[in-house]
Amino acid sequence: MNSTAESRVPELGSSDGSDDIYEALRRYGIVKLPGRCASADLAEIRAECSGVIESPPAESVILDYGSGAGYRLLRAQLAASHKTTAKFFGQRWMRDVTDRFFGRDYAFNNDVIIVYDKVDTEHFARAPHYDKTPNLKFFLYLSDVTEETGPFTCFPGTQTFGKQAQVANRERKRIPEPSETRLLPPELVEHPVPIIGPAGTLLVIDGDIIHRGAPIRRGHRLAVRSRSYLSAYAP
Ligand SMILES: O=C(O)CCC(=O)C(=O)O
Ligand SMILES: [Fe+2]
Repeated sequence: MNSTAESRVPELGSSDGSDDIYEALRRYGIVKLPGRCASADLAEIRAECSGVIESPPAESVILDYGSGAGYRLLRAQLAASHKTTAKFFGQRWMRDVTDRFFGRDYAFNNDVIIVYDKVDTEHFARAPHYDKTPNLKFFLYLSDVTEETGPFTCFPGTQTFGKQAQVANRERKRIPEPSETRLLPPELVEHPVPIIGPAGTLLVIDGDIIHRGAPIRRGHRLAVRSRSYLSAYAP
């Protein structure tokens, strides 16, 4: 295994604040926050996000998720109609972590992506990669995620890989082709760490970490994630 990769995913509790979360994020590129979503909110968010999958609002952007489904909306577009989801991704502590992560002009939790994956769903995120543009994600499981139901998988500590590989492009604000962000050393492709957890588990993810969404072998996975990025990369 590459010297920067670790097999441990830091897990923080409800008393840990934005400073602890940021420090763990900086070191590992990922933080697991079990039970960060209160159960009443979780039920509401699940209902709101299932509603988007079943009957997508006109303003949503359809993402290519093969036989599954994925939609992107601006958080602002959810504010009136999907209040609990919009409120969840507007929390002060998330803003504080994002503030420290970017340290300058950024769009906070600008987009929200809702994805329904099932057995045999094939899409771009199945292959190991880091993201094309620097971003920070809050990724909430809305169904129970086991090794069989498509966990987010990654190599903790590898967020430095994408940052180094993209230095020249980022200086010029050139967005790489997807194939470029899949050029990885072999030891950072095999056996990534699966992040499992019950519905309500929240992950904080540096998009430069090497990751993939594992295939679903049974059942389905429903998840919602928000995305913050430097204003220079605003779509
Ligand atoms: O669906 C997943 O678990 C991975 C998605 C992904 O690649 C991302 O959020 O950048
Ligand atoms: Fe990704």
